[in-house]
This record gives sequence, structure tokens and C-alpha cells, in this order.
Amino acid sequence: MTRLYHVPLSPFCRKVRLVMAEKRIEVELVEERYWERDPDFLRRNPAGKVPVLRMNGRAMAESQAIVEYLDEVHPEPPLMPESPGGRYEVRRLCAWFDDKFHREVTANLLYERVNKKITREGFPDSRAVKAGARAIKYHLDYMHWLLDQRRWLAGDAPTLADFAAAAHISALDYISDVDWHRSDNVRDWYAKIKSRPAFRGILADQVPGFPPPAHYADLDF
Ligand SMILES: N[C@@H](CCC(=O)N[C@@H](CS)C(=O)NCC(=O)O)C(=O)O
Repeated sequence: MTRLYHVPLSPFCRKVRLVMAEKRIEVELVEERYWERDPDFLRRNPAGKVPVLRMNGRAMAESQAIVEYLDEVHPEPPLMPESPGGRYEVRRLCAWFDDKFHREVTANLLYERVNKKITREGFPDSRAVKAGARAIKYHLDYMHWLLDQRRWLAGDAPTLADFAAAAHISALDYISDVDWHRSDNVRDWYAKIKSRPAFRGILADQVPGFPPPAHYADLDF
């Protein structure tokens, strides 16, 4: 039984879900309220974080290690380029989104507005929200610049970098925090990736107390 312990709006969980769907790997999704620190969950991942993927007799943590493992054991379609330089660029961009974008944007917007309420940690910090709203502009401009030179973020074919970025962007779009008028390049890229069958699962997500805007699941947004 392949099972993913996740929360619906976590960008790291979404990255794993998207990559599994792209590779047509069937998986049972189990919501894990990681903040309740269930002892069984902590046994599966002592770091206490989601995602955790139970597959092939092991419990795996760390989304980037997981998606690279999946790309090796399920090579079709390949989501890593063949050349070392190409793989370097994919890993650099995955780190860009999962580290820099996560810290400057996702944490300031999504975690302040949604996670704090769900985990009963209090109210959004308006300074953090303002900082996130400022930072996302710069990140969209950086994506615009990349997409001026490439069809996809890391080159001319879709890679793990696109799914890492789309995982963050889709979670922010769920709370209407992406300005789709800022860059045609980014909008076209997102329309392209959003229309892939792999996206269906996350477009159907519904988080109680946080209904998504109408455009969230609309392919023609
Ligand atoms: N580097 C980890 C980050 C995972 C992560 O931070 N997940 C968050 C949810 S979005 C979490 O479980 N946080 C709980 C905690 O930090 O205690 C990965 O890529 O899987």
C-alpha cells in the first residue's frame, strides 16, 4: 500500500502529490494533523513534518529526496534532465522555491492567513503579510525573466522545478494571493501546468473554513 501523509495546502506535500500524479503512481492520501504530534506520526518521521510517503516498505520524509527517488524508480515521464548541468539547474530552482520562496512568501502569506488559524496559533501578523505581499512581486518577476528564456522554468521540458514552483503558487492561489496580471509569462506557464491531468487532485482540494475562489480550479482563469 502506497500512502502519503499530508496536509492539503502544504507546498511540500503538493509537490509530492503532483509528481506522483504526473507519473501515474496510485497513492492513498491520509491527512496528518502534524501539529497534534501523534506518537505514530513521530515514529514515522521523528522530524514531525509532512509529507511522509510510505512506499516499498519504507517511510520516507523530505519532499525533495522523495521526488528525486520517485523520478529514479518511476522514470516515466522523466522529470530530471540527462545532463549534469540540467540536473544542477533543476535542483537549484527546487531549492529556490522550497527555501527562499517558502521563507519570503509562503510562510508570510499562507502560514499567517491559514495555518495559524487551523493550528490555533493566533491571528495573522500584518507585518509578515505585508512582507509576503511585497516579496511575491519580486519572485513573479524572477519567474517572468526565466520564462523569457525557456519554455519551462529549468529548460525546454517540464521538470521537478516546475512542480516545486507550482506547488507553492497553487497553494497561494487557493487564498487569492497571486496577482495574475503581473506577468503574462507566469500566467501562461501556470495555465499550461494547471491543465495537466496531474493537477486535478489539488484543484479539487477543499479546506474547511477556507473555500477557494472560483478561479482556483478554473483552467481558463
Ligand atoms: N524540508 C521539508 C519541509 C516540510 C515542512 O516544513 N512541512 C511543514 C508543513 S508545510 C511541516 O510539517 N511543519 C511542521 C513543523 O515544522 O513542525 C520537506 O521538503 O519535506
